Amino acid sequence: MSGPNSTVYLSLGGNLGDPAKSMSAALRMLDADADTRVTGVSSLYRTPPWGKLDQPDFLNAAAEISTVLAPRALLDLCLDAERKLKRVREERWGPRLIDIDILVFGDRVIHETGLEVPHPRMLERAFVLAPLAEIAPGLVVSGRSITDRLVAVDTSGIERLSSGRDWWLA
Ligand code: A4P
Ligand code: MG
Repeated sequence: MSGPNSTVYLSLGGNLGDPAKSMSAALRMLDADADTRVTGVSSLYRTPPWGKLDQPDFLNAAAEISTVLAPRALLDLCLDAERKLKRVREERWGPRLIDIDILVFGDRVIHETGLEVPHPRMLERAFVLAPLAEIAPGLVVSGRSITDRLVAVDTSGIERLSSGRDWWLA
């Protein structure tokens, strides 16, 4: 399938098994798809659990990709990657091997069953905004930049690891 190229931002995270390895494998799967290129990846961040508090810390990262896929097809590719990495989808906000969320898809606004873009909870989540601000500080979502959004949330306990931005390459 081909259409115009869109710049898309993804959030990746996990807190079971080896999350860095799972996220790295997921990014390499996306990059290996003929219709999708990974064009930027943030450092790894260690983040306190959000939502459900009695679970291990997460590792989180953000990625920029360029794709000719339609939003739904990209979501399917991300869900395929999660499935291949044997994500266990049990409780909402609970522990997981890998979670991939589509944050922003070009300037598209989508409200469909199973696909909401921009991601409805991204602006209140420091674990999403901190890595995203590293690779796309000036990106504007709902009228304000990611940098502006980041200063409005509680970033306590979030630690940027010294992974650099090439941690996902084999
Ligand atoms: N879906 C709808 N819109 C999207 C989108 N923009 N991107 C649908 C991806 N998926 C989207 O996803 C369930 C379904 O949402 C997908 O099959 C897709 O059809 P999900 O990730 O299980 O749940 P959710 O409804 O997306 O919930 P949400 O708000 O993303 O919460 P999660 O993923 O359950 O929260 N704390 C830290 N520090 N770091 C984390 O990474 N993650 C979670 C997981 C909780 N606490 C965390 C972290
Ligand atoms: Mg999610």
